[in-house]
Amino acid sequence: MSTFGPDFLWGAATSAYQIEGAVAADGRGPSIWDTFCAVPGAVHGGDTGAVAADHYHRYRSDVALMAELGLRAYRFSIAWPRVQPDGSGRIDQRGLDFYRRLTDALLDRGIEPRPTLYHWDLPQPLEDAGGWPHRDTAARFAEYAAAVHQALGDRIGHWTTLNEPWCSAFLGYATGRHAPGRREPAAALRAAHHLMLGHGLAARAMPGARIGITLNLTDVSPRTGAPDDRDAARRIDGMQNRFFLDPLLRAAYPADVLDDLAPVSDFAHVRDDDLKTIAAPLDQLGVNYYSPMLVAAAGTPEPSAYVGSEHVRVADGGRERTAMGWEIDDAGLLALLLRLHADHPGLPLCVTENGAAFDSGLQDLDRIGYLESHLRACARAIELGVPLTGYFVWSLLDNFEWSHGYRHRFGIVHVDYPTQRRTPKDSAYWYADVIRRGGL
Ligand code: GBH
Repeated sequence: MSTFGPDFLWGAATSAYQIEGAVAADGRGPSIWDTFCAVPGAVHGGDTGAVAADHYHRYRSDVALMAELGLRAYRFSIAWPRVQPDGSGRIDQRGLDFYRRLTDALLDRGIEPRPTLYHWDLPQPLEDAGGWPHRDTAARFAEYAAAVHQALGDRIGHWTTLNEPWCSAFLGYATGRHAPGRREPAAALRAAHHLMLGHGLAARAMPGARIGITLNLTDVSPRTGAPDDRDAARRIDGMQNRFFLDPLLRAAYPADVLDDLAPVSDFAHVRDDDLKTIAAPLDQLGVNYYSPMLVAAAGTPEPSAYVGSEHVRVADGGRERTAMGWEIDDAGLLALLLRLHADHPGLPLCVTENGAAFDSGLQDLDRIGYLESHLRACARAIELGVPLTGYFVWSLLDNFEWSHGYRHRFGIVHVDYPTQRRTPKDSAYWYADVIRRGGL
């Protein structure tokens, strides 16, 4: 039998704003990404998700393509502004119907639907009311989750609440590289807390659902053994990994990180039972892994996503890089999976995103190399006892890469944007073979 086992979920992932387009269809309301894309200079080339890969109109043929590739599961996200155009109150059935049709098309083909409820597209009216730094947004998210679960819970078993709350909080509210583009470090800490609170409240609002959350975690090491570099690594591991893992899995913020953050926030926004709510039972931890981090303490502080650690720099590990400039290292994925298993034994893990941007066209040997080496890391992790339930390539389709626009391509399927024609790259055929064989 193959290392991966017969029930291993071989999948691919996308997200709503990155592929759907059709931003004005069927009553969809504006999200913070529609607004952000209109800000001059915010997104490379002035690109927007207004059309993207037009998946909203092409989902049927996209699902047929997934079936041809033999995918066992498809991770997509549900656009909150389609379901609740105002972010609260009125539910638009047309938005829910789209995801019902998509889900049924998947089930017809024997592909397991794996929806994520929030992949960064906050309804604009909720940002106007204060956004994630505002506590009420967490309650609004739970209300939305309950509505979606009520409508689709008969056909969907496993739900992911949030995708990468680190990005929502720290790129959205500290560096401003992502929507809504605010640069308020203290507000970013409140945002992170309210995202996690929203996760916990949503879990409670979806009775009987299997619940997961997806974090962008990484393997962090110091550039040298010097004490200040080692402290830099402790800090970045604290903000990137433990700041989310500990509340979700241990019902507590890491004490050393709270100390680092004391100059920025007194955490008065954390109320008595919040951590109990956040640590709701978790059926799966989703891990998005792209690149490891080598860090060093260095000179003058400058604005950073790592609030409270503005003197820490990312160092050059000397490895090959993808078109995004991200270093390639499968050993980081293995180290991360082993560490998560050691720290949280028994918790089922799933790689909910892994992949690479290369602009090599249809003959993407570079992408095959990336995927193969990272799948080997997954196999090794399983052999060493890690309960890894699945692997989702990012991404099924070339798509809107947030502030980078359409400049770089992550898809195993090429999208010709002017015609919207889909063409599988060599990596798609390679992945289909892996799935057919049940492993490498
Ligand atoms: C994921 O985010 C997203 O879930 C997905 O939507 C996205 O398309 C995909 O990955 C590819 O990007 O270079 O210093 O700005 C990945 C999270 C956060 C990983 C930022 C790389 C680079 C920091 N990313 N990080 S920097």
